[in-house]
Amino acid sequence: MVEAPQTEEGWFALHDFRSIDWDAWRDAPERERRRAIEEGKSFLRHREQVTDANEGDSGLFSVLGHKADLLFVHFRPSLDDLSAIERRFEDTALAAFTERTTSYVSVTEVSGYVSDEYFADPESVDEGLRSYIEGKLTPDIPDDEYVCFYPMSKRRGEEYNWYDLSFSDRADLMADHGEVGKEYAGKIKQVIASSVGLDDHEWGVTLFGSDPTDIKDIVYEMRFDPASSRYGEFGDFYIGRRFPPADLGAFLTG
Ligand code: 76R
Repeated sequence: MVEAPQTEEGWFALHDFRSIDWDAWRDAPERERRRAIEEGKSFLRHREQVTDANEGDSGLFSVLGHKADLLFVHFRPSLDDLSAIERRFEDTALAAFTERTTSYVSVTEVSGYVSDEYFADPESVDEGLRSYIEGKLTPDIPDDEYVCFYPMSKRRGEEYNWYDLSFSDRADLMADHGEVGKEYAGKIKQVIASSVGLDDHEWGVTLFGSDPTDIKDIVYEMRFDPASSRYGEFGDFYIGRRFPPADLGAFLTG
């Protein structure tokens, strides 16, 4: 029987993309707009505060280009938590001025490629590796200004089919991929979350960095690495800038 690599799952992720209905916003009475800003800020402040409780993390980003205006990123222990957040947002006066352009649901994952020993016996690996793995499963949203999100899958073509490769071939390819990634240590933080059975592609990739050129460079460099050049298939790309909830009014009123 073919065996899929072992995986361990952590927090679930919701990437919630919204566009602002600018016409409705401009036409709305001043007090409606003020209420939307206040309720939007309060929603975001409460979502961001969970970080202290170690129950997840949330962040707000403004999205460049036509695909969306805002991106809410939420990491939470369960899908129920994410569902509650979606409903809570709909209760705010801000929601009436937004439309959802797209969204993405996934779950953070560490797979057997990261460490065989960990899956054989999590206690057997050293503290450093264990906390590295835990960090991947319960990610923080870093303070870096820029975020990039895109969904991707591994190719299942006639010539190149990722899922037909042996574990050791896949592990070698992922090790080389990891080597490319390590060159960006300190510049890029990535959250790789599986969306198999949850959304349209196989993973959601979220990259954080303080220089947008580093984001462009890592994606570009990986395009030449076989794990991506032969086996990567990509969805739409989004680029955004972090901003604190307190700046929501400034963002909306320009
Ligand atoms: O976790 C580890 O360090 C082990 C090596 C590693 C694995 C197993 C690793 C390292 N990744 C792994 C798994 Mn990754 N990663 C991506 C993308 O745009 C593209 O071409 C690809 C999008 C980026 C930018 C990135 C960054 N990685 C995966 C998987 C799951 C594969 C599977 O299970 O079949 C995907 C889809 C994926 C995609 N990766 C790294 C990085 C970086 C920066 C690293 C270096 C390690 C680190 O800094 O944590």
